[in-house]
Amino acid sequence: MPNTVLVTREEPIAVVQINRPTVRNALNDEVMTELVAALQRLDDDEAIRCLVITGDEKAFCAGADIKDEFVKATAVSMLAGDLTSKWEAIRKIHTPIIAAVSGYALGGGCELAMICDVIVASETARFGQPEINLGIIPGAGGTQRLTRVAGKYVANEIILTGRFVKADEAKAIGLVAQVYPAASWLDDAKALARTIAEKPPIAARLATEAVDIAWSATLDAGLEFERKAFYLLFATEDKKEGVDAFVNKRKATFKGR
Ligand code: DAK
Repeated sequence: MPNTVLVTREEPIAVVQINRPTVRNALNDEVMTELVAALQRLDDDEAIRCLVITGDEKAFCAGADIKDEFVKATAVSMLAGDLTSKWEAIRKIHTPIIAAVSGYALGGGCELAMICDVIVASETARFGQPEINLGIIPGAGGTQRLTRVAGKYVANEIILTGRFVKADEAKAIGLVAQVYPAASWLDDAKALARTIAEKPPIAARLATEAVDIAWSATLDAGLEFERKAFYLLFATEDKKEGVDAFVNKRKATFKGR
């Protein structure tokens, strides 16, 4: 494998780093293949309870590789290539994923961040959907997810101008949960991951699934899912542990059972 994705295990968390710094971590087929393989491996690993996807200081990811892939791509080759299956595979990861963004998160990079469960950013972060400058539009969910986050009028302005959104504005529009200092952004993101990793994994999984359903279903369907998931959690050992720890004034230890 070409090592375009690096994995660092720091149990109970793991950091998955896109590693093509010379092209601002642009996505090509190798990156997507390695990214999906790494995430699926970690998702199957009970010792890992929260994942961090990141790039480097300059770029989280500058989107699809324009020079490698877009120059030769045709409508027919892309249709036949089934590009979306790898993106769908990332969407199906159960372990909570934090996107830790420093520098550019553009095009498919911004879309990759938006597939994650939480986005946090260094104050240096710049988000954008600049596809319009290439004569195309976002193709991995940008028009849909950014609109659900920011609303029609803000999403259109960002997508039609292709401008870069700074970290503070990204926080103001609800794209980013926390903005961290440039000196500590990755450590801060990992600390958040460790906090999430201490929580009961089955509850965490069902919480993120329920939140995702709020994007795609009616309120009634979402409430129905939430209610059933809530009842299901009463069958877990972790619910007994959490309630017992509260009653006995001690710290809970969750096992994912
Ligand atoms: N692809 C290829 N190379 C890239 C790149 C990219 N996206 N971004 C940067 N690079 C390369 C540059 O060409 C340059 O290479 P050399 O000249 O050194 O050989 C090197 O990285 C450093 O870039 P710069 O010299 O430009 O560095 P700066 O720091 O000045 O600027 C920048 C960084 C990220 C602002 C700038 O490079 C830039 O604007 N890059 C393009 C960003 C962009 O337009 N992204 C959107 C691409 S379209 C889908 C899945 C995915 C997608 C669509 C559909 N399906 C599942 C259907 C995604 C589409 C996209 O992302």
